[in-house]
Amino acid sequence: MVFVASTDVDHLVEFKYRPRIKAPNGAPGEGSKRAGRDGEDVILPVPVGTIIKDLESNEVLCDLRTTGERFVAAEGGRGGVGNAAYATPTRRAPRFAKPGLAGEERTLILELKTIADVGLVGFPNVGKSLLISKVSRARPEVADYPFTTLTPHPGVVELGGYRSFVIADIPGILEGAHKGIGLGHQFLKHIERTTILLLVVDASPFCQLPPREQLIILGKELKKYSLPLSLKPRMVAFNKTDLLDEASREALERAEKYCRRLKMTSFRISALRGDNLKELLETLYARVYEERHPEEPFPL
Ligand SMILES: Nc1nc2c(ncn2[C@@H]2O[C@H](COP(=O)(O)OP(=O)(O)O)[C@@H](O)[C@H]2O)c(=O)[nH]1
Ligand SMILES: [Mg+2]
Repeated sequence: MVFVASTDVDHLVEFKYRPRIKAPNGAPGEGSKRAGRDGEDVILPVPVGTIIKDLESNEVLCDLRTTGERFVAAEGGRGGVGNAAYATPTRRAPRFAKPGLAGEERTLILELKTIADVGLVGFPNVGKSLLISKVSRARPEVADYPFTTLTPHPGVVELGGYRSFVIADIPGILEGAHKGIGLGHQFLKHIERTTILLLVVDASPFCQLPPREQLIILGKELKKYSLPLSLKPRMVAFNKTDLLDEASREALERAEKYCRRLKMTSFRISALRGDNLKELLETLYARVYEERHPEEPFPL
């Protein structure tokens, strides 16, 4: 039974529907001293980032971080030895043989490591990095040009009273859109590993795309990709509201109406001035809490 990290799978849902997996048996030996066929390996592809633990000891057996990495979870049993092997000149056909042994059996826990509770998604330059650096100790580079690294920058948001969650700036969306590239694969793998998406939108008059159009394009890009991704809970942060003028305020109101129609909670914030960040974080935390404890109501 071999687990292999693969970029072709994004989640572990298959294992939920197929909790018991058995490798096929080998075949018994045959006449004319022929050995039976060996049992075949079962190859189980899992997403990169899957951790495999032993159910009983809770010990981490492996952390499949790179594509193609393998973990042999259970060995097949040794085959038996036929009576021909025990033949002697005086006993040509012994009436005994050594039976094959059963293969290993074990119960494992598969976990897909998330990089963050909240993943920030937005066009370049909308203020994702500045927001992260304002609400956590992470210090991603803040730049007034579209920054193009594809590494997420997770930061811990502390709200006091042991309440905290991880937020990650995930650059990459539409960075190559002008070249018709759309979402990078790397980027998608990162947001797969977050629980909630915060769509960050530039509401300032200096942004070429009005906020509602930014949301529509982000929504389309996310939908193009996959079902699990399009089902993730979303919230919206309209950023740079310190720069609003009359026209951009109206455009923002249209975008807010669009959010209400899609039942997405939205906030007007300024990462630069710190406006409304507390309210945004508290609401995000409440949503993260719900995701972590789906069966309990959020304590008010
Ligand atoms: N006026 C104003 N500028 C902001 C605000 N948030 C970010 N910026 C500026 O927008 C630029 C891009 O910010 P950055 O965080 O690097 O954007 P990212 O590409 O989304 O990570 C920087 O020059 C920031 O200082 C804001 O709330 N108000
Ligand atoms: Mg950035």
